Amino acid sequence: MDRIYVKDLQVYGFHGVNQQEKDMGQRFIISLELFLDLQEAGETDDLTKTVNYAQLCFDVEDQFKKEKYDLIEKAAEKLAEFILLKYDLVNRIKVQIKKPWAPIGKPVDYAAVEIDRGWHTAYVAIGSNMGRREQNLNSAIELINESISSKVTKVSNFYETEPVGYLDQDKFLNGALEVKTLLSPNKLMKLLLGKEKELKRERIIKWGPRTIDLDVLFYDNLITCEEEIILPHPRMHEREFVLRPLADIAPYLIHPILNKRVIELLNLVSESK
Ligand code: PH2
Ligand code: MG
Ligand code: MG
Repeated sequence: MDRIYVKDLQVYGFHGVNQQEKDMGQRFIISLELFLDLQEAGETDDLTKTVNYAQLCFDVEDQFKKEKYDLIEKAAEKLAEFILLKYDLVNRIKVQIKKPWAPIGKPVDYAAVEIDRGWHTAYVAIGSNMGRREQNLNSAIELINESISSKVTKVSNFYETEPVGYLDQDKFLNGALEVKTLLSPNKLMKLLLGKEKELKRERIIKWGPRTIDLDVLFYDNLITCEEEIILPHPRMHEREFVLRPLADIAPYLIHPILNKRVIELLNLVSESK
């Protein structure tokens, strides 16, 4: 991916654990690496097709001086988020913050942090079989969109499905979402669990009735085996109620372990019935 660099922008700021740092301030040196497609700007010579790095430097200085954080980690996190939210063309950013005057009491050149953040694409299965099912699904979408760091970018059709697993319950309404997010997989999971709670989900019977269920199916091409979040979702390829809506919004997406497209997985489960 193409990049824009801003190297060693000097900003006087007030971040630091010591009160004196917050009162007196000090010099910070900020470097940015923006990942975005520069080809169109290169072809058209049009500033609106890229990021104006002059504007960026003013914005960054403004943002950096607005608050007083203890940590440069926090200042870097806030800058990365600010740039990713304000500049639509930027997919990913590295932010480095150096503190050449850090009150260390030892002769160092500087102390610094560097972080790497960006937009990720997740696919989420949604289901409900209690109360007003369609309204529950739509409320879940609205709640996700209320968070700044995650936006629903595609919504499948909703399908009425027979319960699978625990059979003595009402029919489900199932769908799938594409979500663009700045969150890590774990943070995204936590966000979705929080939204389930807001929609009065109670966990009583495993695979039992629920007002809302939100499951992360894919997160980029990531494969994980952590207990809190297994990716891709370990049972998604067996479930028609997941694959059919997912095939509406991402038929050609490739399952990174099975190496098959969503549409092929759907054909396999519907044939084997
Ligand atoms: N979810 C389950 C178990 N069984 N069956 C259908 N039809 N739809 C679901 O969303 C569903 C299910 C566990 O999450
Ligand atoms: Mg589920
Ligand atoms: Mg679940």
